[in-house]
Amino acid sequence: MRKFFTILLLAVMVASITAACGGGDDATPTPAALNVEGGLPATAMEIAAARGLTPDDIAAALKTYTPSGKMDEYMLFLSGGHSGNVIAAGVPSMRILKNIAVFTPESWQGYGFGSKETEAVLDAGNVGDVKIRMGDTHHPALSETDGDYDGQYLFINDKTNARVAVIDLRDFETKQIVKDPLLISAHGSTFVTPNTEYVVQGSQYNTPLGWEYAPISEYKDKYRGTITFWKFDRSKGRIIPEESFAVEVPPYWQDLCDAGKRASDGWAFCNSFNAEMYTGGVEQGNPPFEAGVSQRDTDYLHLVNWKKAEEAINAGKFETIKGMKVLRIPTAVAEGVLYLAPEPKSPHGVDVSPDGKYIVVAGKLDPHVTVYSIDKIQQAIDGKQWTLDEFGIPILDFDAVMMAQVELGLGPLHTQFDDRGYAYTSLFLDSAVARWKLGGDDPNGYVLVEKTPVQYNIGHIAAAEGDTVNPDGKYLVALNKWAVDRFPRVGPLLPQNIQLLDISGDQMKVIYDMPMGIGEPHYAQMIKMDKLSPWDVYPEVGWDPIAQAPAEHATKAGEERIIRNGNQVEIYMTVIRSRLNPEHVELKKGDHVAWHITNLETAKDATHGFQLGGYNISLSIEPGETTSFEFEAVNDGTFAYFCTEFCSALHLEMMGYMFVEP
Ligand code: CUK
Ligand code: CUA
Repeated sequence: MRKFFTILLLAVMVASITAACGGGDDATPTPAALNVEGGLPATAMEIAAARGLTPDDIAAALKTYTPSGKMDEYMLFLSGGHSGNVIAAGVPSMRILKNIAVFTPESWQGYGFGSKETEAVLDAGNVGDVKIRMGDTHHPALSETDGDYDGQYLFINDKTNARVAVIDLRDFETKQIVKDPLLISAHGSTFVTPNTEYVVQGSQYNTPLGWEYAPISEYKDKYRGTITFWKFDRSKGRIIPEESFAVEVPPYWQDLCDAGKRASDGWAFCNSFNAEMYTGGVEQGNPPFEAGVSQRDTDYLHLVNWKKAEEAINAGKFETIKGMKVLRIPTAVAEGVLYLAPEPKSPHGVDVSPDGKYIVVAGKLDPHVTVYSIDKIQQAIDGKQWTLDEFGIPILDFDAVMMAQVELGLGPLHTQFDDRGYAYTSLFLDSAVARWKLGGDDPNGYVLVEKTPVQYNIGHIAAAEGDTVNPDGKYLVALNKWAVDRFPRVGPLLPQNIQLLDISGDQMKVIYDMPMGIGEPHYAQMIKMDKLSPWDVYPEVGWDPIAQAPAEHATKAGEERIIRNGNQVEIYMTVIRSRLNPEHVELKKGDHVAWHITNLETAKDATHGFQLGGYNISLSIEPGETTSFEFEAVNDGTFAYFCTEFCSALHLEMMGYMFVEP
């Protein structure tokens, strides 16, 4: 069917191009004439000719164009990078659907602008007395059941402050932020174990645990990393810090992690890139970090048996540091929890194949990806084929655990999989995506098949369900770091260029460019749309979305009231098209005000916003939601509050006055 379509298109194109190039009669419009006079061209042929579209362009347009009211096949969850959030978009249309606020206050969603519930979520991520209101999100991870996305939750990390957030996909809102008490920053996060038992977080720029002060001269003695296993309780929709634990690792600068699945279920893998334990100091005449950490030919893949770690923790073999259970290195080694395997020069991503049998590590400065076999790893462990590093951790023999090395090109970073036995690896320096064959247990079966250029300097890639046990193939997204000349000029800070590739055919094809002007999406995951079943409205009127339960201060119609108790004022307000009730709020300067608003609407999309000028309050009250905010009435005067979503023809009338008497 698709082939037929392509042939038909080609025929149409050939006809139109021939016509446009003067092969037709006098009535044939030229491209220039079409643009200058008479408005837009009308027929498909004329449009193609006028816009200079090639047959490939037309095919790409037909593959991605999504008419009004038609739905996308996949949902793409992109990390929002430095914006500290997560972006949901449709595939193949690449239309942005929601910019989910996570680590950064966002006023449209009323996240962190007064609402007590969301302020509490953000405050849980504070560091000591410092309010943290920024973040750098890197790796979103959808919750999994048996290694497959189940569409229930999404996790995302903040690299800068070593935090992990939980987003509930019933309402696409952030419910929890946890701060790792041992790490000040972390990178290899988030990755989930096959049944979302744990959310994995690996460290990066190592410090003493708990980021205590220690001079750099004490690097080898005191600086350490961890692989943290955050326990997730699906029924509560929360990470349970008291049931979480960390495995201590040497200060090798852990980088990216991935959880094992199927054949490798029970393992987590993290690469590293400073086995030199180089400590820098360019200002003192030392070589800079970039040279110092790239001296050796190999770094270490960390292999962590989390099931054994869990047993050791349950047997009480941990130390508690800053409230976190920690399996120290000697215990982790004695319990068979921690191993290392050499990996070639300056490795980057780690990705486990769908069957869990193979672990792919890319080498930033090596044109190969290295494929390890879990069977071989197990045999090397059983046969004690190892030497010890200076912390006493077994380094498995490279030749014993390595299955194949595949030369792909310059700067391989990250790998994804499809349903046809192909792996896809991003090539940063080549600005390309490589498609290669997974050879199973045949070392010669690993072959580069083709490379497709992308624009430019690609980081991660995300294929449809491409890191699960059941990848779909079909689509792959290239998350490019540079856009350079792809879009109209917007000054010196350019968007990233997210490109959609069709990987269903014999040749990969770029079919869409999507500028991402909201931070740098490092990684994304793509889930089949029908696995998601979000709510249209909250289950009942008077709902607390953070608790996902009826709200304590829910207000029914007719029960609106203002209660004064000394200088404590409590306001119970309702909103419904097109009024706020009450419309007059009388306060005295110095009052402490607790204000609760319930949206009585039960109709889809009937959200009311609420903003109060001069008090930094912005709320989004979705149908059925109750939200609360508190403030001291420090500014006297006459203030207006009003709805901020154009909800009805009388939206502008949805307002009230707050009087603060001096
Ligand atoms: S890292 Cu950005 S390209 Cu944070 Cu996953 Cu590899
Ligand atoms: Cu409610 Cu506008």
